[in-house]
Amino acid sequence: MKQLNVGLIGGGFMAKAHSLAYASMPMFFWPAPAIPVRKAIADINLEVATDAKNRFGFEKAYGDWRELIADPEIDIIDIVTPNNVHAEMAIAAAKAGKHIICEKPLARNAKETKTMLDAVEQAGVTHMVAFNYRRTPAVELAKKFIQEGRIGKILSFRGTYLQDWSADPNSPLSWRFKKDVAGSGALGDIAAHVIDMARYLAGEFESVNALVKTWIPERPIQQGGLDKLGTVRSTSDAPKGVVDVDDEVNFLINFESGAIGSIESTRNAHGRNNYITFEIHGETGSIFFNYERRDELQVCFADDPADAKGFRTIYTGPAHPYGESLWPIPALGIGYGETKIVECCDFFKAIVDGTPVSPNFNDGYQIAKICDAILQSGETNEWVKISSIE
Ligand code: NAI
Ligand code: SOE
Repeated sequence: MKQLNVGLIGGGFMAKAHSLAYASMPMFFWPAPAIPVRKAIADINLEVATDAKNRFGFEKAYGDWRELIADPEIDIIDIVTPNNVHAEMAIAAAKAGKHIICEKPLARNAKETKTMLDAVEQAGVTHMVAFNYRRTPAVELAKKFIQEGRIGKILSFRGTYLQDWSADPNSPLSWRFKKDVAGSGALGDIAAHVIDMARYLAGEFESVNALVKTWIPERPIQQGGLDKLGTVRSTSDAPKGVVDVDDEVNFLINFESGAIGSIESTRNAHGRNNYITFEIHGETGSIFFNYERRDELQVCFADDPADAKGFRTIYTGPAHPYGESLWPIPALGIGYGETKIVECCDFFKAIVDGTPVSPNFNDGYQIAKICDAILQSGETNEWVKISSIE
């Protein structure tokens, strides 16, 4: 069976998630499109790279990502570093003829993201952006129902992505709160996932009108390079630095289809952990999804008998998208890991078949334009057309 050698850049949270997917993808999807070989891992900190090599099962470790890209054994570059270095790495990888999967957001703004799109298109390599939540089977089932016309023409999309790991002002100033590294705050970090789902399920955005707030303007400076996502708190007398990104974004959407929508997102919502939801109303039915109950999809169809009408819960399993390859009984439990395994399989399939995969760098660019439009609208208090963003 064909093998593809993976070179992973970054040794933190996402290194774990992606390595797990490379190790287990063929156990779920068999025959696998190709076997992932965890060939080499790089981190700016060689100690982190070496530790990650041993922990995540790679053969080699590099302290400089350029050496990893120059390694002739590597077929695929997987970028799981903070956002400010994605572009430089992806462009170098494309020039070296490597296939690329890059974490979201692709880069810090639309202009920077476009340079990545141009590079992969010019090189003719396979490219994917890691918006993995749309690969939850229940989300794919929602897509199937929409494509089959089960809820008719979509009228509205209401989405949320709420977390609370940064609600404490003593949660440290990691790279996720710095514009020069992250590009934006809750917007690019988490709202972008729901924007991806909204485009996937309800279509292209025409314009947005946004409220953008920074609630906690300074935070204690973080020790060490890894973002511990609020699990390590500082004391209130620790030296502080400025937060120059958004803490919360709420925005209205006009879709190109004429549908309307709204999305709310913050990492400061006490009591909400990974609260990714959407409710879609169509002319002949409604669909509701909540990632915190990700085995479930709630649906209501207009032609349900009047005495039984209301939302009902479908538990995803073998009858549903990806179901035959995952677990044999509905509700055994889909986890975050499974979304990454499915993502990995679809990426490998695209490389082997030479076909495009979605979401790719063009999707990443469209989402970056939407994010830029949201920030612009937050400043001007006006509707901003996505087509006005370069
Ligand atoms: P992290 O802070 O846990 O790890 C980042 C790693 O990158 C660190 O080990 C750091 O030393 C390394 N690094 C930084 N600059 C580097 C450079 N120039 N060269 C090589 N290594 C470098 O970050 P995390 O949470 O893993 O996030 C990485 C990316 O993944 C981000 O773009 C983030 O938005 C995305 N992400 C996506 C998730 C998803 O659900 N799809 C979940 C979490 C993160
Ligand atoms: C932190 O908000 C974070 O790790 C995001 O960066 C991811 O994209 C999200 O899926 C989980 O939370």
